[in-house]
Amino acid sequence: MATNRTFTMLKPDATGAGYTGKIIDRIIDAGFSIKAMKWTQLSLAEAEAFYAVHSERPFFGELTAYMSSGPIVAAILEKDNAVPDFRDLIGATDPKDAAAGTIRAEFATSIAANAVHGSDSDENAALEGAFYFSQRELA
Ligand code: 3AN
Repeated sequence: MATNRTFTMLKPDATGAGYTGKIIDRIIDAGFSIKAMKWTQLSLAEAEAFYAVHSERPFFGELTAYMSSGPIVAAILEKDNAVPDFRDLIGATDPKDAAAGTIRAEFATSIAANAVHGSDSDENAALEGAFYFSQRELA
């Protein structure tokens, strides 16, 4: 069952620009069902914990400051082949490289403010989902 789930965040650029509803529509239209969802904001310490895997990357400070700068929407999504299909739906990390029709091509403004996060593996989808949601919410 876990292999049919992925985790996403709509990032502060997307929530701030009023794209939340449009992006959720795109996700549902692509065949994903929402198993859990919340509107919340990360503290800097929470963003550093969530992105700990990137702590050695040169953009870590920029990334964590940005991700704690405004509201985000966290969600657990379900669909066959969820992780790769969602990565296809959102497009490349840098919106300049994102294919036409992808969420990042349409809504992202830069490599940092790239509208939406999608887990890169089943294992990370489970870990990232558990960061935001209780066992009861994940059931
Ligand atoms: P993805 O989210 O597409 O898997 P990763 O895992 O390479 O991309 O990067 C994690 C996040 O870090 C990205 N979503 C993006 O917001 C941010 N990021 C990646 N590269 C850069 C960069 N060069 N400058 C600023 N932020 C970056």
